[in-house]
Amino acid sequence: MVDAAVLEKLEAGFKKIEASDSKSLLKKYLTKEVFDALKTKKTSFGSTLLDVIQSGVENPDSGIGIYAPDAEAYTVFGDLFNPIIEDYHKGFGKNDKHPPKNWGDVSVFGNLDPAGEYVVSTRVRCGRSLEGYPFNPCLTEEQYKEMEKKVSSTLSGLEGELKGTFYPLTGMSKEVQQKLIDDHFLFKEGDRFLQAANACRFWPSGRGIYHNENKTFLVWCNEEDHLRIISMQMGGDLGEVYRRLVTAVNEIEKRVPFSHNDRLGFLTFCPTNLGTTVRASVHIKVPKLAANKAKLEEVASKYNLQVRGTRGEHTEAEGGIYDISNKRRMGLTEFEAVKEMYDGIAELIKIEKEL
Ligand code: ADP
Ligand code: CIR
Repeated sequence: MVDAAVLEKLEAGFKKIEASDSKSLLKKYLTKEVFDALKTKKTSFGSTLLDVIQSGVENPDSGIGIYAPDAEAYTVFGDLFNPIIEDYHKGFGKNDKHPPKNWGDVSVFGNLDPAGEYVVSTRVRCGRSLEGYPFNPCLTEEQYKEMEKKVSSTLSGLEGELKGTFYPLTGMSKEVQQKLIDDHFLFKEGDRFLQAANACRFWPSGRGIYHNENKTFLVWCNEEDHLRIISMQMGGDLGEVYRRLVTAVNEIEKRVPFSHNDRLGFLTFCPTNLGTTVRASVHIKVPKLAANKAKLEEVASKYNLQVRGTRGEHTEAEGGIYDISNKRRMGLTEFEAVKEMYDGIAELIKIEKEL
């Protein structure tokens, strides 16, 4: 049974959302009917609807507003997750099944901007959750430390271009940390959306970053997801970035088992990342198109692309540089998710040239 204090917070949270002018998918889909059907439910980890919605309740400017405290939450609170998943991933219905993993022909992608006029840098990342562990809000400090050990010892076996070093956040100087953040290599600290979701407990315990010497291959440990596997470099050579990521993920998957669900694909903390978990992005300058931000958003959305600021989600563009990536990650293969970005960015560059 959900205890009285939680129920009280839930009722207050629901009233707050109802009264707000939030544009979040949480507000759109948490109807009174759905709220009443879910407010007394619990997963076997003891997670409640409050754990799911509290980030969106505290942050009315959320785009989405919900997280899954544990894998079971996706089914127990399916009446809320399913319509939000369908909306975000453009039509992945509650009876749809995510396709099996398929990285496709890795030789297909080339350089999006060989002359180097528009694309500043290219990055492809995916998320993974270690099998046998719940997500952030349910982890103990011991588990965080145990996972960090597992991740760093697994990665220490990588060779060639992927060979690198694991740097725990614990003990890292503020200067080094800030430089890594400013250079777009490391996750930021104090994300209010994650904090309100109870995802930052025991920080910086168990958090860290692995990277190779030239920082083209990186792995984040225990930020939003257990693992974020990242390939990035300056310029527009998506082919090279993609091939490096695919090699790395295949190598890591040989060594550790990850949480996967038949219907939802790879499991992540945020429903926007389910399925392939792939976000392929460019940092791009398209000054003519971006002269009208609404127009840029409109064109991007036509190609299923999402526009973010220079320092990532919930930030502004600096120096005219936008982060543009595939929006959908579910209901299509890894290859198709990246192709959506590749084709869309090629179109955007074409439009910019014609303006
Ligand atoms: P994610 O969802 O991939 O974790 P965020 O939006 O939080 O992303 O961004 C994480 C970091 O990655 C930020 O510092 C962001 O600027 C950086 N980043 C994203 N795409 C690129 C890119 N194409 N080139 C350089 N840095 C990038
Ligand atoms: C929001 O709703 O705006 C935040 N909770 C972030 C949602 C998607 N972003 C993400 O990092 N997965």
